[in-house]
Formats: sequence, C-alpha cells, structure tokens
Amino acid sequence: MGKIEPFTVSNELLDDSKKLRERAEQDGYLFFRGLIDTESIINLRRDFLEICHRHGWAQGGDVLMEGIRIGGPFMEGDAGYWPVLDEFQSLESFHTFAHHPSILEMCDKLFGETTLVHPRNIGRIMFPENTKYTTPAHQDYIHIRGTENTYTAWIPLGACPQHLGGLTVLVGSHRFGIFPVQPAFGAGGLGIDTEPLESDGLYWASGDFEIGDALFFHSHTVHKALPN
Ligand SMILES: O=C(O)CCC(=O)C(=O)O
Repeated sequence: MGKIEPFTVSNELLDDSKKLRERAEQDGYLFFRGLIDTESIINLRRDFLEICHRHGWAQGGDVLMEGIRIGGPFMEGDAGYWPVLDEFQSLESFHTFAHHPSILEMCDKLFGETTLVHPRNIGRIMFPENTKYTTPAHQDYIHIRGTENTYTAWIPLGACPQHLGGLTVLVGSHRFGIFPVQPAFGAGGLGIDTEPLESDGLYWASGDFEIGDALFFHSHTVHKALPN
C-alpha cells in the first residue's frame, strides 16, 4: 500500500447540495470535521464502554472513558464475543444515534430528498494487536445490496488517530462497478485485490479522526481499516 493522502475536508460544502453531490460523485466519499456534537459521541461511548467493562473487556471507574482494554484480543467467533455485541446492538441510544440531526441534514442534502435511515448499524469492536484481522478492502454493496445509492457513515466514538486503525477509502473506486472478492481475514470475510487499481493511479485517503468527525462513502467505494 502506497502513501495515504489526507482526506479532503468538505465542511465548506455543507450548505450547498449541488457541490456536496459533485464531490461525492467525484471522490466516492465525504469527510467532515466536527459534524457531530461532542456530547452525543461521549454519551454513546459511555454506553458502549459500560458494556465492555461489565463483560471484563475494559477498565472501569475513573478510566472507563479512556477505553483501556483488559485481556483479549477478542473478536467475532470467540466465545464470549456475541453477548457483548448483542448488548451493543440492542442499545436504543446506538440506533437513535444514526438519526442524529447533523447526519440527516447532510444526507438529505446529498440525496436531494428525505433520507431513509438504513437499520443496519454495526458497533465495530476492534482490539489492538490483532492486525491479521484488520478489516480488508471491500465494497459495502456486497454486504448490504438494495439500492446502490446507499452511503455508509463511519464514525469513531472518540478520537481515532491513524495509528489506532481508522478507516481509509480508495478515492474514486466507486466508478468501476463491483469488483471480484476472495475470502479474507477480518470483518465481512471478503476482500478485494486493490493492487491493479493502485497501479492504475487510484490512491488511499485517510486522516486522524477527531471526536465528532464523520466519514461517508458510497456503497461501491472500496475501503478498509488501518492496523490498530
Ligand atoms: O471499522 C472497521 O474495521 C471497518 C468497518 C467496515 O468497513 C465495514 O463494516 O464495512
């Protein structure tokens, strides 16, 4: 993987539907700084970390909000993983968060109509020192189907500098249809060989996510996680 370029920040387009759409059509993604208010992120972070603490995965008390793991790495397939994920996925605050007014306002402008909030919200739990299982390069359309004009929002519940394994997108990769997949380690279990696309000049973009930053990308945009 070559050098990762910084995300283009699109905050200045938030009041202009046409320009938002043009940038999304050109790059396949939109990245915003501080789109979500800090309190909303902190509240959901607390809900998630309390679950992790209750299951013995994270320290509690004064350092709960720092998200310091105990043991692990734990991941999908391990005994004890599903009860934690089930609790994440059952949190009302988690699903309510997907309807955050700042998310909906941006999406309504992007789509030029009232957004349908897809119920497929995923609380990704990624332990450090487990890089073999870093989410591989893939397109979400393979997993979601339905309309191609679906966007994923990837929002870390706290600051996520690149070395903690943020998300990276292959800029412009949404313009080439659906790529063949092969079995791969990591979330989703299917990966794309991006070598030929990179040889053709496509490049990866990412950045240091700060609290409240949000990344949106088209269902055909190739993306993957960075090693934590
Ligand atoms: O956060 C991650 O590891 C990647 C998530 C992702 O790409 C996905 O669920 O489609």
